[in-house]
Order: sequence, then C-alpha cells, then structure tokens
Amino acid sequence: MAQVVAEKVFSEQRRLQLVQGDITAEEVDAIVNAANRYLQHGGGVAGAIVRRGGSVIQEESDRWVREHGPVAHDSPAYTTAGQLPCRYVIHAVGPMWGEGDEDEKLCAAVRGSLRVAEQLGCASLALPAISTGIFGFPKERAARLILRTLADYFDARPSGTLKTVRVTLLDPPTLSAFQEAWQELWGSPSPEA
Ligand code: AR6
Repeated sequence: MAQVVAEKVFSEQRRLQLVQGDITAEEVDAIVNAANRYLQHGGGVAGAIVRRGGSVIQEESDRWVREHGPVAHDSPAYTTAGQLPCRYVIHAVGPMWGEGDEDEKLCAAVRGSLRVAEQLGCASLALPAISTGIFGFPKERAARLILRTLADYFDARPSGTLKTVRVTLLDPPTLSAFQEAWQELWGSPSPEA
C-alpha cells in the first residue's frame, strides 16, 4: 500500500510527493521506468514493470528501438502499460555511475520524462529513483538532483498538464536518502508541513 511520506505544494496546487511503495501499483496517468538504452527490461524496476504489466511492454519497447534506435538520456521512449493501473510507461535512461557527466545525464532523464508526460497530456506521474539500483548512482546524490530538478520544473512551468508528481520508492535505504535530501531542501518531510 503506497504511503505519502512528504508533500510540497507549488503554485496552482501542483504537488510533489515522496511516496513509499511499489511503482507498478501506482494509479497515475504514467509511471517512469529506469531503463537501459536498448530497452531490454531485465532486472530492477524494469523487470518488475514487465512482469506485472505483461509482455506487450517489452514488445512495444523493442519496436521503439527498431524504429528510433537506442534511447538517449534526454529523450525517453514511451509505451502503453499492459495490465498496470497506469496508462503509459515512460522509459527513461539514467547514467551508469562511472561513465562520466552522470549528474547532467540524470537531470536530463528526469526533465525528459516530465516533457514526455506533458506531451502525452498526463496530469499525474510517478518516478522511481532512476540509476540508483543496478546503475550504481549514489542514492543521496541522486535524491538531491532528482528533487531539485522536479522543483525547478514546477517553479518554471506553472501552465503544464502535470498536477501531481510522485517519487515512488520501494526500499528503505532509498527512501531515507530522499527524506534526507527533502529535509535539506525544504525542512520537515512531514506531509502536514
Ligand atoms: N517500485 C519502486 N522502486 C523500485 C521497484 C519498484 N517496484 N523495484 C526497484 N526499485 P534499478 P537503474 C528501485 O536497478 O539503477 C534494469 O535492468 C530500486 O530499489 O531498477 O536505473 C534496467 O533494464 C532503485 O532504487 O534501475 C537497466 O538495465 C531504483 O528502483 C538497469 O536496471 C532504480 O533501480 C537500470 O538501472
């Protein structure tokens, strides 16, 4: 069961939420997958998305790569969502830790996901902690970059379609890293704050 552990309200009642839960269960317009550039959804959150959503997600991903080539950090792909409760899966490619320019590539993946969600007309979006699992990006550093990028987006785009963006985190170490980053940026992580 997903639980909102922190919330910040921006202008026009747009909300950024920190959520503990499984992103494959999120009832939002779109979820973001932490993908690789060939959209071969093996392990991590990608594997969970295909297991729960069904093979149509991998099939559409394969077609995307055949038609568009490997996916760049700043230009996520998207597919339908099969059996998942959301409508779309946006496949964002974060950096592998150690490959160079990791911070910029992670921010580009987040900004690209927001842009694609807007293009699809989404009002709600859930993202995982891109790159912080198999790709090895340090969790605290990723948390600061992801939250800041989302806040910058809400500050800069008061007229977009997105009303709610959730950062949905499954495991306790990742959740604590994001709670710490949240505290650094905005103080108390309590939803009542
Ligand atoms: N809900 C929310 N978060 C999750 C879930 C879930 N169901 N499952 C895992 N996480 P990762 P990456 C968290 O490894 O580092 C795949 O093989 C996990 O705890 O999924 O970007 C792709 O195909 C971690 O905090 O993505 C790529 O080859 C976060 O999701 C590669 O892994 C991201 O971990 C991408 O690696």
